[in-house]
Amino acid sequence: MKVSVIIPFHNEERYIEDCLESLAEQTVQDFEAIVICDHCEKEIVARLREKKVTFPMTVLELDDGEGVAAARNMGIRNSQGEYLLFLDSDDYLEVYALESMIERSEGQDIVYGRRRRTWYGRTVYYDNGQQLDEQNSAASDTEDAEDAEDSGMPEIMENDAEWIRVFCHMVKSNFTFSGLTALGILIRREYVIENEFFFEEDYKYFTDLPYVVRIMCNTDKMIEVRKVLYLKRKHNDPINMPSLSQISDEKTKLLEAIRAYLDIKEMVKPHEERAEKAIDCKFIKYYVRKIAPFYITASNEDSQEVYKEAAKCLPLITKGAKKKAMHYSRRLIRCSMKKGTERIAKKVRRHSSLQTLRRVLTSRAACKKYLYRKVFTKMKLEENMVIFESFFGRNYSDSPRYIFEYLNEHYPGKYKYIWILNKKEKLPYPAKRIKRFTFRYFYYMGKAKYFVLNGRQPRYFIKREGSVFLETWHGTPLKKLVFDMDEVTSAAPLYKKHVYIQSRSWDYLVAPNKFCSETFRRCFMYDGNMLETGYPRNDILHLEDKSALSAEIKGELGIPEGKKVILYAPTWRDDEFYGSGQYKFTLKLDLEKMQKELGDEYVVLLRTHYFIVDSLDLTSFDGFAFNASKYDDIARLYLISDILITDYSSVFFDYANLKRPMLFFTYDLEKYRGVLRGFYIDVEEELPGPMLFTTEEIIDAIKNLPQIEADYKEKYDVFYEKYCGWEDGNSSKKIVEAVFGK
Ligand code: C2G
Repeated sequence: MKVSVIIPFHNEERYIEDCLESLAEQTVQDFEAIVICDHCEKEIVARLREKKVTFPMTVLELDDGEGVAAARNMGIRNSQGEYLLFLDSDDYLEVYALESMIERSEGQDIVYGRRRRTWYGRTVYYDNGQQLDEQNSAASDTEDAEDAEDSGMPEIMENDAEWIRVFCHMVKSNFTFSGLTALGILIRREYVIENEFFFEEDYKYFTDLPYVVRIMCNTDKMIEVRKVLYLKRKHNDPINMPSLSQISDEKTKLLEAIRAYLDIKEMVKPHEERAEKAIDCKFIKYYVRKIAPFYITASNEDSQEVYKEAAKCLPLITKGAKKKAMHYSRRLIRCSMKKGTERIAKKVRRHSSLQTLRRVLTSRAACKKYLYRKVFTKMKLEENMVIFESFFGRNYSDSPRYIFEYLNEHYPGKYKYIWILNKKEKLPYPAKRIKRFTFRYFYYMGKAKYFVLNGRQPRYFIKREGSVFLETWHGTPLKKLVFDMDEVTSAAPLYKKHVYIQSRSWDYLVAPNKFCSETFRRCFMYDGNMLETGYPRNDILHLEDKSALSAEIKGELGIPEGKKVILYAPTWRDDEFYGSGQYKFTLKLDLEKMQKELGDEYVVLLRTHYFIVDSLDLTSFDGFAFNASKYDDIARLYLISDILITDYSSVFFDYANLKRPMLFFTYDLEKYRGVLRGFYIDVEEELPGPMLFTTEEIIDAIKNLPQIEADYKEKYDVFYEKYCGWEDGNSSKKIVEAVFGK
């Protein structure tokens, strides 16, 4: 047996799948896996034992102690392989990892492979995850990351001994002190056993640090494979499933880091001077970023405890490392060696204020946020001021629009209205129109009492006491949302945490139907007021007489009289983007064919999602295809449409209010459902219209509409009952009475 792969495991079944799969696909299969269950639930252990794998796998239960150190030690004791490799159950290997390391292992005690951090599981990682990681600047966490503070790292020469080269590379390339781990390194088992290299079990967070330094400093038989072999997965749900590094247990972490530093200083000292300097550089960075700032927020008792321990480290930092440190770091260390926690905290505070001041003076954006935080949110709350925003200021639309109109009609003169709107637009009632992120925007966001938004507020938003936040959201979701998502590819990797924090500010959340009410509670982890009222944006779909309004809208758009209207309103694709919030769209409908086959009877209204920046060129379809992408409110487009074509967009839940026919142009169904998102409903079962994959099928369906309507009648009724049952044209009224009526 060449390698024993040692995998500590603690209940996270979702992650271990990828880990084991990556082993099953190794190009060299001469290994055993030892999974050590660290106080797992019995059923989970049983499921793991029953799991069919193609390689030898032993599942053990940790019998002595707890935590990753104890689990790995148990793994070492039960291993058979010539080499050991530590793999965490939430991580995975490149398929050629073992082969690459084994190839170079002859005569070595240690073969060091590079690691890369990723936010994604294997499927997404190998699809577009690497690109997303780069976009999310996870790149700054990869092994090649470096920042200004690392400039003091010792130089490595090409003809240096391999061990010092590898050691310094390892220290330098890990962004944080805690990033120095024993993961993904092939270690000769006899070397470990003879020297009794076991993990120290009384460390909870930092056991890897002394371990990896110890094994590296006791041999010069070490070689590096200069490619990424190990994928370290960052957890996208720090609220429910934090990784060790995401747990906030600051004091313990700091004390452990200090202890680890004192331990490893002993190990590296008799070795190369440069190894010591490398460690010191990392520690300085850790001290400046983590330890000293702790004194600002911690209790006096905790500060003193950490201070006492940190004081043992500071005199040990080598002159060379200090000399190379940044100016502020040097001064902070000097101050810390002479002064107490209060003075250190003062210095950190002053430094941070200076940095803020610098930012405020050099960046308008920073200046506005500063004023918002320090001035506008401290002013008297404007009791009768209401702010509205729809789709991040892109248009005058959606539920905020209808709540605004209802308020104006029924409470004239009672409130002052502010509309966040990026385009110039004449509003039907008096309101101040302000652009997003201007000075005026921050001013009103700071002072207003009421907020009516259909999306998320900025992350720096401060919920003031006495203010009222009405979140309408913007659709019944088909695509999984927030805490129901496994992978987050369509937003920032920490989307779940961000939404969690943002939704704590919501006083009211609107649910258009029971399904949403239940889903929103779960997917936002929301336990505030749920307004089970239906959507204000759909009120106009329940007008008794729609003809006058329809004629007005058709007039606005220049739709020829006597033509029926097909509305095509697709959603956006997570993986087709130019940059953050800037999505591409490729029209897959063949308009030429449609015009030829349907042009006598129909016109087509194309409506792209608000994230799409590509604009459609419809010049050659004059009189047949109309671009309504910039039109404010899609509900008005529903009203004039005879047929809706959509895909995975929430628009169909709303359109169903009209009980008109719907077709689903789902040409990329498998990718969208399987890789990009994941759906809440069984589309094959529930959709109230056919899923179609080509323009020809769409044309056929439109020509045979009565048949399709008859075929889907039953499904449509069930669908209507489930998703539109609460909508009766009075949602705005019910919401206004609940929120403003008090
Ligand atoms: N929309 C639109 N035009 C489109 C697509 C959508 O005007 N071509 C509007 C509709 O009001 C729709 C809303 O944007 O209900 C949300 O669009 P989705 O396609 O469902 O996508 P997304 O913005 O990701 O929202 O709970 C809803 C989910 O959050 C999905």
